[in-house]
Amino acid sequence: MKIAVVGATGLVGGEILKVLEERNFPVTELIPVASERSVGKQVEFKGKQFTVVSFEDAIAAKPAIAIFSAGGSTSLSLAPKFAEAGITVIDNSSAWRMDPTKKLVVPEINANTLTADDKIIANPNCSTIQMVVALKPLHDRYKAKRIVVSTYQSVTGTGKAAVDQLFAEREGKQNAEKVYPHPIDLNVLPHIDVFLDNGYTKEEMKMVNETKKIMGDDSIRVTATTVRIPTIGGHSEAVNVEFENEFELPDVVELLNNAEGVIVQDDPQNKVYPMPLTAHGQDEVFVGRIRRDETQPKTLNFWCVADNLRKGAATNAVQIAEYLVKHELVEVTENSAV
Ligand code: A2P
Ligand code: 11C
Repeated sequence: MKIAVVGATGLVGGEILKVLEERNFPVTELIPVASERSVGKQVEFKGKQFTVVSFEDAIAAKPAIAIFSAGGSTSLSLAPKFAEAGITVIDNSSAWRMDPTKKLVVPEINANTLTADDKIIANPNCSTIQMVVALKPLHDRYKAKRIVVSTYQSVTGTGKAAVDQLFAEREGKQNAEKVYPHPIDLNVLPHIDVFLDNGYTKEEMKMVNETKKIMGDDSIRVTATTVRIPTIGGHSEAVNVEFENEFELPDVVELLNNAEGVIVQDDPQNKVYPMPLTAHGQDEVFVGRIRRDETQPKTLNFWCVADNLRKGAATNAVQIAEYLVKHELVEVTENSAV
């Protein structure tokens, strides 16, 4: 099928191209889209060069699916234009996530709610995705009541310019473009996205609100502190979850071992636990440091890491596209594959 990638020159866009290729998604024609300044540039897909086109040309080419990763304001203005042309949009930005008319989808959890009428489908925030993938099997068995999460997030979550800032600082360049309000190398910023009136950041409130929507359970209480650290491989999270029901640790490990999209790495005696360096480039959510919170009953601590550009963004979006194809929720054309 024809597939457009809007934001194809960006960090997540590049990862989407890689994931489509690796998973052998049935692409007959790739339509890369970026801002006006990139029209005419080339991007590589399956060893071939494809020319970046404007969004108008992309709509005219009528792809079945457009995967967007070009920021919230671009999605707000362009996604409806694609949808009105009958193109199913899978959107990585925060633009549509909390819109009650739009589905917020993590395939392992709620892809079964999708129908052919869903023309704009929201991909959750990366830090939310990895937490809910690990939590869902535990929630189904023990029912999560309250979650306290602290994140350690990669600079890749901010985009290319942030990765450049980190390396420019590391190389001692004085005139590096500043994406963050403070140095990021050798530093930790308890600040992701903008501060809101309640003292939390928008990133923190995404974790609160998106978790409830994806799990389909408004009663789950979530409180988050989201933090940027100078790493590039993925986001890490320390999760403390209080359940309604009692659990046994071996059962928790077994549930996680059997959960789709989860890999348990939990052998602290042998220094085995998830890290961004080892999660980098992988599609799964890695879970370790699984232990009881000894300060109160029915409460668990764990640590999870995932590549925020993969499961946190590109992989999740491509998995949604795969679900749409598999369940014939988009029109598949018969052209030969790229
Ligand atoms: P461009 O490279 O032309 O700026 P990142 O988050 O890594 O910075 O990437 C953002 C992506 O979104 C880039 O591919 C960027 O294209 C794209 N983008 C930004 N603004 C628009 C727009 N108005 N229309 C289409 N793509 C856009
Ligand atoms: C970060 N989570 O790491 C952000 C990036 O809502 O999709 C993704 C923002 C979003 O900075």
